[in-house]
Amino acid sequence: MNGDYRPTPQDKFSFGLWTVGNPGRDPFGGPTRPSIPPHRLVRLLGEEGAYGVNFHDNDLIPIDATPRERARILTDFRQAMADYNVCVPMATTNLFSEPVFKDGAFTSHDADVRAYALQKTMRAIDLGVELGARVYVFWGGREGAEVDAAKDASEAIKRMRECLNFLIGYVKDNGYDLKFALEAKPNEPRGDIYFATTGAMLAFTYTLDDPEMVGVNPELAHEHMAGLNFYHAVAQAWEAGKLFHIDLNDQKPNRFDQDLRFGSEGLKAAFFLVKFLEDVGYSGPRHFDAHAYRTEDEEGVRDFAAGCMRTYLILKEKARRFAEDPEIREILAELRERGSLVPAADLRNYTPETARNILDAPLDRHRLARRKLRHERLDQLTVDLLLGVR
Ligand code: GCO
Ligand code: MN
Ligand code: MN
Repeated sequence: MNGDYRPTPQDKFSFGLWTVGNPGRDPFGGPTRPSIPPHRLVRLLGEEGAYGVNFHDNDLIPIDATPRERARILTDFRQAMADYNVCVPMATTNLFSEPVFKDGAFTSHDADVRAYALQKTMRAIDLGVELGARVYVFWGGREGAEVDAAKDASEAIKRMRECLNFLIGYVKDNGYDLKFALEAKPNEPRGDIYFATTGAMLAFTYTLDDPEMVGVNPELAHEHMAGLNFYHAVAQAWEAGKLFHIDLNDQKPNRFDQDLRFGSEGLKAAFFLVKFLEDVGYSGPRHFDAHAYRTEDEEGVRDFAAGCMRTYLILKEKARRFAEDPEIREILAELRERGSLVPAADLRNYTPETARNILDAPLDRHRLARRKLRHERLDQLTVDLLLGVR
């Protein structure tokens, strides 16, 4: 670990064009800083030490671009990728900005709208693959409802499945080396969005034609909007072999989607997340789906991007110290290796004999309840470590 926490491409940090390119617009006011064209964003990211840039089709190519404009944008973009050593690990489709998607894309009642969403996505997949993407994200921003009388939620789920199965077919037929990562969000822009949590998305993946090809893209802000524990959601996705991508940012709980700089709000939650990713050896991109405060100019956008990566690297170093801390190790060893009244192997495997062993074991609930856990001490050691006094 370098002492100054400077990111390198080996750290696999990525940003979306829509993140560093966000001009500070919000529902109550217009942009506060000029838009930066894609090739200049690639330069900014390369200079700050990121390895990857991700995009929605229309972040890169405006929806009404002429073939000539498209070609010029792509030439400049590729040139910047080569000049600044930045790759495209992930791509996605904008299925939320255009009025045609006002009542959903893949879940729309209107078969023509669904066909348009498929057409737009197939073209966007071609573009993403052409630029090197290996992961394709599906975030169904408009796949929800305000008026439940208007839509049968189970029908919507079936339509979503049909469209994803169609696209699985498309990817395979073209021989693309591409995996899908489904991103959940509880609400915003819809009053309610279907598949509100990462857990709901995970369950849905197993109902698709090729579950192996489909995983999840959990986002910190989205789980925290729902008041949930992001690290737990990520751990479940990892344990299922379905953590194909991750959206890192920050968020005050139970509010609108803030997409704040990583680590700017909940340092402890960010710490346990980084510790988990590093401990298990997650090797995918660390993607920051966040944007600079509306108060910032281009220099502030650089501060924002550098801050996301710096905080990640500091927390990674803290995770290393956590693992090496003698007192933390001692408490964890005590906590994790307990229980001797029944062989632990018996608990993993039902047989008539193991059942008999457990039924006969002298398990006294009062004695078991008296065992010390030392959580107060362990948590304070973690806090001391994070506050830099340990
Ligand atoms: C949000 C979402 C989006 C998606 C992105 C990729 O902030 O509401 O996270 O940023 O991740 O559109 O499809
Ligand atoms: Mn978000
Ligand atoms: Mn996201």
